[in-house]
Amino acid sequence: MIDQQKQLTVLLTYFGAFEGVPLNPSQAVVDEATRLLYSSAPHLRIETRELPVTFAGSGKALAVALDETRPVLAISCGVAVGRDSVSLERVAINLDDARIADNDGFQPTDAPITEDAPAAYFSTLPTRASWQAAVAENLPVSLSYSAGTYVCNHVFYSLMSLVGPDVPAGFVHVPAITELHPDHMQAETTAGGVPHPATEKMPSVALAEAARVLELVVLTTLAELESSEH
Ligand code: PCA
Repeated sequence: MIDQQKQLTVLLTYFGAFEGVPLNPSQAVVDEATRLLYSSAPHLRIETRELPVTFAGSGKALAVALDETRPVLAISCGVAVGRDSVSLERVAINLDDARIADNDGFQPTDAPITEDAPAAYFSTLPTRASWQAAVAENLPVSLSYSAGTYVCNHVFYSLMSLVGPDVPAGFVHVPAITELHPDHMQAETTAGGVPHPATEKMPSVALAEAARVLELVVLTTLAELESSEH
C-alpha cells in the first residue's frame, strides 16, 4: 500500500572496487541519480548503501540494508565492464560461478546460491516500460537477460529472494563511465562484462546519461506503484 502522506523510501545499492575495476562507477551513478531524484521527486527518501564484492558478505549486507530502510522499491547496481549501455537486468539465476576471486579471495564454481531454491527469479521492476522511457530520450539502455554469475548476479538473486513479490526490486548494470578513466578497467565475463580486444577503446557512457537511466527506472516504478493504488 502506498500512503501518499508517508515519505517513500527507495534503496539503491552499489559496489566498491574489485579485481580489474579499481574504481567502481556504480557508486558515482547511484550518487548522481540520487541527486537527480531529490529534485525530480522530493517526496522520496533515498537510502544508498555500498555492498562488499564478496559472495559471503554481499547478501548479508543487503539483508541488513533492507531491514534498516524498509524500502518501497530496491535496486542494486554494479558495473559490467565492456558493455556499451546501461543494462536493465531481467533475470537472476541460482548459480555462483566465478572466473576471478572475490574480495575475500573466494572463487566458487558451479555452486547454487541457495540449495533447493528456484532456478531463477525475474526482476519485478517494470524493465520494459523503463527501457522505453530511456529509449524515448535517446539514452544508451538495453534489456539484459544475464547478469553474469559473479557477485552482481548473486546479489540480484539474494535481493529477489529477500524482498518477495510485494516490493518491486531488481538490478541495473552500468557500463564503464566516460569521466572515470574507463581504460583502467578489465572486462570480466562472469561479472556481466563483455571481452574486448585490448586494442579497442573501452566502451563507456557519460555519467549524466547513466544516472538519468537509473532515475527513470525509479520514476517509472514509482508511477506504476502509485497507479496500482488507484
Ligand atoms: N560488478 C560485478 C560485481 C561487482 C560489480 O560492480 C558483477 O557484475 O558481478
